[in-house]
Amino acid sequence: MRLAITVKVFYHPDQLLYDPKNEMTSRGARHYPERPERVTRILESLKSGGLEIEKVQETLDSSLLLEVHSNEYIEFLTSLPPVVDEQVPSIFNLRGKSLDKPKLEKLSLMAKLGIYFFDIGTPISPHLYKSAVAAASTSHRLAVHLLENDQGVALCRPPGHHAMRDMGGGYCFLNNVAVCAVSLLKSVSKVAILDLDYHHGNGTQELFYQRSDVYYVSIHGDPTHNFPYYWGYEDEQGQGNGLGYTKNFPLAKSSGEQEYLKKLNEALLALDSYSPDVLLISLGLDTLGSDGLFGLNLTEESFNKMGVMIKQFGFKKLGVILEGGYNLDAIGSAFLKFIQAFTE
Ligand code: Q9C
Ligand code: ZN
Repeated sequence: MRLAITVKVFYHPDQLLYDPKNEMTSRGARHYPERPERVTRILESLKSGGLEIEKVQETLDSSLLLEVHSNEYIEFLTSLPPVVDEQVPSIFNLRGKSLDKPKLEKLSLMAKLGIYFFDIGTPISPHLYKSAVAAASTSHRLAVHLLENDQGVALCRPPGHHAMRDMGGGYCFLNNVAVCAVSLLKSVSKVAILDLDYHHGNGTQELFYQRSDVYYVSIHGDPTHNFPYYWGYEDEQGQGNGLGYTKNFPLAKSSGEQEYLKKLNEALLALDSYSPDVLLISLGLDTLGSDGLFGLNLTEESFNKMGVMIKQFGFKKLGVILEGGYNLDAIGSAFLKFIQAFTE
């Protein structure tokens, strides 16, 4: 008899507390799409697929957050009152970070928002920090799990791949996949990150841009016409010790499954020759044609094909971390189909 290969799924209940009403866009406000239901819908689907779910109890050590983010950014997030009016910046600090500490400390909340965010689409709102830390704790829990197990899933939300060392943006505050990688690197020597969200993970790229112990590879909508616009081009390949350890595959918006799988195969060949101890996948479901907000022409079935292709490469260990994906009626099924490729 063949034993079923199971995949454990982690999430922290506090991730559901942050629940802003509006996203400010260039054309005005709309309903905030990065909803708590994203996690509950995927959970229901994975549960119905027979996967084992574990509620994360513990909170990660703040020292781990400080390996990923700057002191002053974490201090800013910690200083937010748990219940605060929902708001976004109206001006950005293009003067640079040259304000001295006494001036910085006296700044109003509005002024600080323009220092610690790079877009107007990522609101502060009640329980933001609690939820962001819960998501980072889920991702850290996955790292601990992967030391003893071959595969696992962290259903993190708010997402993380746009979060930079000292700025939030793109619905992200703390970089969950980076927390997982940094935590793993205390025990292993090479981690690779494959970012499959519709958007380029500018935060993750920045955090590891000068390092060779984390190989960052991303397939995403061409930044010429897509958020985050200023990052994600093919000529971004790392710097210093990290030169050659960042690889970007921008795709035209009209791309469908065939183009996508072709790039995925190229990406996997590159990752395979790096031979990582662990492969982490930043999985966004916003490449679905049905996403509603973003999307390439991928179907829920495409996610199974992606999973099968990844599995065939036989990486030693695999962790999957949730990033974007906004169609509540499609993300559960697409996520499950992806994971089923690893359980069959
Ligand atoms: N009018 C993730 O999927 N806003 N973030 C775009 C377009 C930012 C998406 C506004 C989209 C960020 C994790
Ligand atoms: Zn995205």
